[in-house]
Amino acid sequence: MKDEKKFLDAMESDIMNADIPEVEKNKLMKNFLQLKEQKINLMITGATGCGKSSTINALFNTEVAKVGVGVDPETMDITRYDLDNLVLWDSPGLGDGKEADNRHGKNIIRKLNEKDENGNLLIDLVLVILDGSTRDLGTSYELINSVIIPNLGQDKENRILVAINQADVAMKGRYWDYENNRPEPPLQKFLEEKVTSVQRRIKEGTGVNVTPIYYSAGFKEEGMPQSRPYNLSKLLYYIIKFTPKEKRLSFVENINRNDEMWKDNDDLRDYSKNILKELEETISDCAMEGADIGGDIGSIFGSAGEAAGRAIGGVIGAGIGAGKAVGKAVWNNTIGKIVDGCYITTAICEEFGKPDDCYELTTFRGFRDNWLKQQPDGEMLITRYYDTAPKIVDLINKQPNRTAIYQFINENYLSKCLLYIENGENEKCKNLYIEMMEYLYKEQEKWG
Ligand SMILES: Nc1nc2c(ncn2[C@@H]2O[C@H](COP(=O)(O)OP(=O)(O)OP(=O)(O)O)[C@@H](O)[C@H]2O)c(=O)[nH]1
Ligand SMILES: [Mg+2]
Repeated sequence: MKDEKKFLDAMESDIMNADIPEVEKNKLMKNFLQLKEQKINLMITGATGCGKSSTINALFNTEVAKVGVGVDPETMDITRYDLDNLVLWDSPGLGDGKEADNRHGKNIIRKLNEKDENGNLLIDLVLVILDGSTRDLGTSYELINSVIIPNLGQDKENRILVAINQADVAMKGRYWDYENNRPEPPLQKFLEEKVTSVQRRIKEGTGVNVTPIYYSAGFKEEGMPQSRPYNLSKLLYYIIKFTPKEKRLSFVENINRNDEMWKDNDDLRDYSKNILKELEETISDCAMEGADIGGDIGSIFGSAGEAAGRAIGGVIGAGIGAGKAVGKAVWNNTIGKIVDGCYITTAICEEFGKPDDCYELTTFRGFRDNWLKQQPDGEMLITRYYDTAPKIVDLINKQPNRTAIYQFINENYLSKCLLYIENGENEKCKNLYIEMMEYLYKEQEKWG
């Protein structure tokens, strides 16, 4: 594939080629080189068969992992996966007999206390996986309360994540809606109770507050396709959130690109949107630190945005087409807007100093979600809009007469569309909207 640069390489060359003052360029490059060096070390542990390998394979691009074992003969049991700057340590938990438990416990303690070359603790986060299908979690509590938590150092609550796997078979397969890949109410209740009791046992044993989540990594049998995970986006969201900000970019290129993996989650939050927000924080707080380049971020990081879109498009449910636009939004500080999708109206409202929840935007969003989406060509129109609108808005923003352009679009198209919606003439609104997109599409050659 030509020109398909990896995300961090694309970011580097974008900075090199940026048309900005040398001082700012140097600042960006300095920040970037620091971010690029950051390694994430994630330990994944839990009893035999709880689903460590399945979870790693579902979350990450493990076909490209170099798998090895720790060099220290005493940690032979720990498998190390190298995904560029993302390093995974797959460590057996307890429950394999006294002698093995002793060894595994020692290995984990040693790893948790290991320092990196800068003198900081090597392991950023420990993901402890519990098997949700077993009643007896005694050895898991032993692992968490006696081995892991006492060795987490100062900031215990931010270095451990407890996840209950195999949610689908927690009641031996009963109350799992196989068709829609989600728990039915009785199982949901059962799992929520499990979460509460795990939380309580850890609090009682150690005084530490953890908020376990439940998920399913998906069952896989030799030669068969894997069944779809559940709540995997939720798990990824928490992993990213618990990872120090300056390290998060190393996730981008290594996330599983198969969008089937990310589809099914509970509805408690929009995890895709939140994953983007966590990544965006790294860009705005770390990459841009001290550099004053204002609104140019989007145009500078064009190719990096595309690379990010390719890499995480699956997770955020954007598909390949919208990947470009969504990737770009990571840089543009406009994630909410692109997920909301009213790009041109948003630009116009911004131009005229209106808030994001202004009447126009709210009306257009309602039109899109409650009517346009249900039309036979609705999805197609919306996707096409995602593909073209951000670029057009970028172009308009660069024109000296941008205010006049926005005024023209507003008078000739958007305000008329608004009237149509108010009068219930949705079909007319759609047709005028198509006309507007065709007009803008033609006009952009003038602005390019
Ligand atoms: N039904 C179901 N099965 C799962 C799930 N996750 C893992 N499994 C199955 O559980 C078995 C063990 O999974 P692994 O991923 O090998 O577990 P592990 O923790 O790596 O095991 P060890 O490396 O042997 O300690 C496999 O048959 C998986 O297919 C799940 O969410 N649901
Ligand atoms: Mg394994």
